[in-house]
Amino acid sequence: MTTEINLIAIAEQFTSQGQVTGIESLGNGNINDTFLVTLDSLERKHFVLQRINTQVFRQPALVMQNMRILTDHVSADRLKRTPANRPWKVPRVLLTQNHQNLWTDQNNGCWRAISFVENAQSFDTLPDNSHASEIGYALGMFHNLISDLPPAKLADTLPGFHITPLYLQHYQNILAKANPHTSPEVKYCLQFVSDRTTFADILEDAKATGKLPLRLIHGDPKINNVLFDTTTQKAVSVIDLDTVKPGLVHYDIGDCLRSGCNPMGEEAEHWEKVYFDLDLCQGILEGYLDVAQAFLTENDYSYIYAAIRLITFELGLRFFTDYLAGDVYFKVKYPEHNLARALVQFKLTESIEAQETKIRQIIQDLK
Ligand code: GN1
Ligand code: MG
Repeated sequence: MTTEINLIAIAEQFTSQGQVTGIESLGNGNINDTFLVTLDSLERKHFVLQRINTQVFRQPALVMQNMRILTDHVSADRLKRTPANRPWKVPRVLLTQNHQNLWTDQNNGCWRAISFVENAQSFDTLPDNSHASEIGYALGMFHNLISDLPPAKLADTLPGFHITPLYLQHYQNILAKANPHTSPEVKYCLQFVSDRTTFADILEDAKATGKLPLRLIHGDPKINNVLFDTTTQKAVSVIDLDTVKPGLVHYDIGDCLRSGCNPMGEEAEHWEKVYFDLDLCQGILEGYLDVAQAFLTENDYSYIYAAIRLITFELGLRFFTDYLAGDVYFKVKYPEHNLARALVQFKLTESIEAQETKIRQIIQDLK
């Protein structure tokens, strides 16, 4: 664990004016370590300091390069052209005193700093339907802002990310070596995955056969990556730009809905009670399609249901695999944490499957 003293010294690498007056943990990301730094400067009161998990992001320089290309593309000038009542913020990369976008500590920890959006908050579960449509609006706005940046300009910082058949293959490899304690929960997960193996290819097949085009995507638009203005409660920013890369917008739509329509949250204590909420689904899709209708094709619509189901299943599979592998990818707070997370996503998948007709109807009616 990094000591407070170290953190201050690290934060100071990124400060050109002002003294660091405080550092606290920020958010509950599963991969990187994130801190909020407070300064005594009038110009910049806070910034976000992050240690990049280089076990996951093997080429952090590429992650930073992507972030720079993306945020330069969405210039301040362009943001001024968004409607006056709809301000939009883009987190910016802050440089070290030596003008670098990364700083490596003596333990090889890889650090970066990002501007902090003031007067904003995020939610782990959605308080109501108006927030749901704002989440959808935010994802649509994000897709719109990057839609004229050619996908090939950004590097693939995480090969295999959201390629479900590869996660399945990895699961099978891990399972062949693992000797899991076969509790009823583990048995449920094993059966759950084995019943859905043929479904894993659906989006990759659509991509390979040209039914769905490669576009730039966020990669991780779970709802707590959307910031709301604390006063207006309107969405003002989408953060966490590590996984922006070429992909299918369906990964994003699926991820946004799986996280937004789960009122019990990803870390729900009672996984048996987890369900997919149709009103929130309607709200998010309304908000999204309001903005995205302009660039979606008939084929895009026809894969939305499959995407919601697949990305939820995929995250469950990723958590379960990590549980079997001994927690090597996601940070855990207790030994069965990844198993508990997997159960939540599988239960949510079940609820999505049980409501397929209704979900398809919502999509159809919004077209
Ligand atoms: C991870 O670290 P965080 O919380 O931003 C993961 C996402 C998952 C998410 C589930 C690079 O994101 O894919 O959907 O956990 N990010 C990576 O909470 O694997
Ligand atoms: Mg993330």
